[in-house]
Amino acid sequence: MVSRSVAAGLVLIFVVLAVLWLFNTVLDNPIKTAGVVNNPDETAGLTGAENTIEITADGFSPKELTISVGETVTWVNKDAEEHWPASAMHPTHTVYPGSDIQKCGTVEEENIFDSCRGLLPGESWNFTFNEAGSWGYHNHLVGGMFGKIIVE
Ligand SMILES: [Cu+2]
Repeated sequence: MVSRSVAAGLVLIFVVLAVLWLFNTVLDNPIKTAGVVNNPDETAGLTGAENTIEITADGFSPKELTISVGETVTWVNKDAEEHWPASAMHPTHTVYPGSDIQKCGTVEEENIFDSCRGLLPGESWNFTFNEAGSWGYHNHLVGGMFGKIIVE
């Protein structure tokens, strides 16, 4: 009888702990997930304003920009012509990991270092760099216009 009570008690404790653990998991996960999702967005929002590259008839300004992994760079077309920033090398744009001009027009378009079209005057485009390295890029529409993003 005693050992049965002890066993029943242990089972009851185990069940209570299991329920508490489940509750914690269910309650914590959405909060933790939201935190993980929100923080990079906030960081991108804050740094995005600073990491701006202007495109003029003279090219990209600044030509070279150093950022940290996970930061977003925004290109703004300040020229009267269309400009198309894209990863090296022309014409395939495959140097940045995952990038490929063939992905333009597909669902993967958002994840590649390629605006995939000419930016109209006044228009901007941004890209978040999650790969460390020295990433050359160019203007797909205008020859001889190069820039570099260094991601540390
Ligand atoms: Cu190109």
